[in-house]
Amino acid sequence: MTTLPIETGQKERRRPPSLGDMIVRHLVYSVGKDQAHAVTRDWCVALSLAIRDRMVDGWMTTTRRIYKSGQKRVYYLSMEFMIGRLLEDALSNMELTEEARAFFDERGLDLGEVLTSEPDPALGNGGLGRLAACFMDSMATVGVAGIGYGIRYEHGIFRQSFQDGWQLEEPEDWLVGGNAWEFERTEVVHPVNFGGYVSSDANGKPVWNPSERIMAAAFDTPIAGWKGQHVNTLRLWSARPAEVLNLSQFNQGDFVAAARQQIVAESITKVLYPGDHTPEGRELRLKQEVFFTSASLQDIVHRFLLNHENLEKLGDHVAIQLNDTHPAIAVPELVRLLEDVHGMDFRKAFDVARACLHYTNHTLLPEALERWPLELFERCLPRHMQIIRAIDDIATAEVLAAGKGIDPNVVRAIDPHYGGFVRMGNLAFIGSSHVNGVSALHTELMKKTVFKDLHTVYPDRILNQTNGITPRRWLLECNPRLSGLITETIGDGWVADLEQLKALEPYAEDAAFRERFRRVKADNKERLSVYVQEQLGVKLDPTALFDIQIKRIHEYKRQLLNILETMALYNAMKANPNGEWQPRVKIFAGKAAPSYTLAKLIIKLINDVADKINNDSALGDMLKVVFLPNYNVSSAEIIIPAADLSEQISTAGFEASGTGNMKFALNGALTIGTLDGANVEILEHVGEDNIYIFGMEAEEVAQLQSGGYQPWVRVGETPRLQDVVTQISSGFFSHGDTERFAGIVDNVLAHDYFLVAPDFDSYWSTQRWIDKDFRDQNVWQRKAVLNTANMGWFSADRTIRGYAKDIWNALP
Ligand code: 26Q
Repeated sequence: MTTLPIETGQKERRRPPSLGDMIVRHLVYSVGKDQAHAVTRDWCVALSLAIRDRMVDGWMTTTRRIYKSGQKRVYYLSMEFMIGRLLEDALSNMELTEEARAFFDERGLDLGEVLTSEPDPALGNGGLGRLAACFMDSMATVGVAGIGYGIRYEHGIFRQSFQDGWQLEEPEDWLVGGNAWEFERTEVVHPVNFGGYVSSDANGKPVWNPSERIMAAAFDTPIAGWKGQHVNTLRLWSARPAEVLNLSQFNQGDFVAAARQQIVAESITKVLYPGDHTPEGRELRLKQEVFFTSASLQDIVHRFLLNHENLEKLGDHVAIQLNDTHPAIAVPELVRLLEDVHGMDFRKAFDVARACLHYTNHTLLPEALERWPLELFERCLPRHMQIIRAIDDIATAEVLAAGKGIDPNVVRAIDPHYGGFVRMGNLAFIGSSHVNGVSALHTELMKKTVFKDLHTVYPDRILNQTNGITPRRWLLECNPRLSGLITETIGDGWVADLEQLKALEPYAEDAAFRERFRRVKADNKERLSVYVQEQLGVKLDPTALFDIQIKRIHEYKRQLLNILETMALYNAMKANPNGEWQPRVKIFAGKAAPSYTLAKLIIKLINDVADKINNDSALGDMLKVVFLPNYNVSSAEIIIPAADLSEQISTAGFEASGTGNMKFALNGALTIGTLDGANVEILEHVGEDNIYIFGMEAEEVAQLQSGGYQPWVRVGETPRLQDVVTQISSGFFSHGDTERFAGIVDNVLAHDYFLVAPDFDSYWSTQRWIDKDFRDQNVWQRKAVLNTANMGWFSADRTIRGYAKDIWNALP
């Protein structure tokens, strides 16, 4: 932790130092550089430390206020926090941006460069992790007493690059060079145990004798809300060995054995698991889940006991939100802490745990629902296994008491089939007082599909909380031009009350305003074009329609549909070079899980198609395709403000919500999308004239997927698609290599589980309709303004108030 050098003069001590003074002092005394020798990154660290100092006062007052008022505490447990760079966010929320800019201007330095020299902590895979980060910002803004708990991964998600168009994964190193934001809490350390066996004491009470112990060490990052009034904490756990060094082994010369413990322990928080659909490295992943969940629960219980006699009323004062099933071990672990450590009887312990816990589901994909083999669970967590069995007995009794004719075996957490599994979704559901989906459609589908039986038994448990995004990062900071125009037009109240954007609606009819709105977009497209040129050496025409799909690469998200349509468009342009084509730039970005072969092949296909099209000089600037490497929060902040068109084209019923869709529409992009996830609600808010909806609906999808669909027949009936598939097979996009994309061709013709072929024609014609609308910028900008004006409801502040009211009972 950093302290400022103490000034001796009395006067000096009373006057609070200016931000500039604080930056310079940190540069000298914390970074150890003088101004003449400081490099950009040194300035970044000095500025971060100065801002962090400013946050600390608010942090302590917030903590004292919450402590005094007894305000209900909310704990958000998440395996992922995709926080992105923190400095710009902190400056902006603390309203210190202009002061910092002036300081650097005076020295001939550029604040923007200082900000981008901060590494981007990418401690997540995608939407779920970014949602957790948006929630941290909104909890602090709304005034919820929230603590985020997660893992301080040494390496976040891999850095993506391309080699000959193929994805390469390299380790990412965000902690090299230190992390200016965090405070290591050396006094906060909790043991987490694994393995061993369970015996019983003299009274017949179970006693767990674990065989392995790993320590969880706390690192705190302050999170200031808008205007810095309320400052919450993100506490991330780092693994440490229980014994620092085996000195006797070391002294006997066995250095490797002596260090072994440390390596094994630290491996727990080494890397984020990049797979967001395939289960890999199973045992380590399970241990990560247990590690951070147990440490967080011990911390919560410890804090509660600082000012309560016992734990009986825990549920009145504490709400714990489980971000998907990754922390679902919280159910038996909290019961274990209450029963084994704090002497509560089992039934009471379960009731107290259930009163505290709430579970958010983020996926209906069967392969993404966590299931752990009983053998593994039993070996790592023998005591938890006993508790889960006892919880299952409660569930069985409740199923029977409900009298709805449901078989208890489909509800219980333990699935005895195929050698036995623990179904984490069932466990989380049984052990929670609320279970929520993340969009209206997703929540309805939860009730009808994965949780149908549980919903029948517990009909009041499932509720919806449609996702949202923080307008601070996703409009105010990433799009200064647009936020400037908005503030000039309607004032700055929208930053903390996004529904005020509605006041922009009349301006959609104002030609002068539309022109200013268009110029903002044009400037942002210039900025993105510069970035693309730097990254890929491809020159873009900023007046072309920027059509953007950025998200994890997954079959259900259908990047394949997009690139197949791009190829068909290319063919059509080639066939009619003098046609009145709307120039387009197709922009892709996103990472594929390293073990997801087909997703990686789709990346290669997009890169090969880009190569072919971008080098076809006959086409000029009519069509360009780019795949930007290493998509992350920082690149999203450049890409999203520059979009004309946002691609949200998942197979209906598969995208739980989406949040990228909200970021684009808020920044004035129009959406081409299916009736999936939150697209449905975006349609309701922006109106059907201002969004391009195409394709099958979730019910039709389910019906087609349930049998009888013959993709090869469908492709044959879709000539543009048939041509493209034939071209791919013939090596047209792969320098004559007819084998390279066989996996994709086979997928489209023989399987097509995500129904690219049936949606192709409707996607194509919607795109042509978009071409036409874009040509009339009066029409287009009107729709664009109406998107921004009507997206206020999608603020994460609204979402957080919803959770606080309906789930946590913690409205500030
Ligand atoms: C599970 C087991 C083993 C290894 C990895 C995982 C794993 C990791 C990450 C499973 C799922 C995830 C991430 C899921 C995710 O990001 N879901 C997205 O959540 C968003 C926020 O609610 C939604 O908007 C998206 O629709 C949803 O796909």
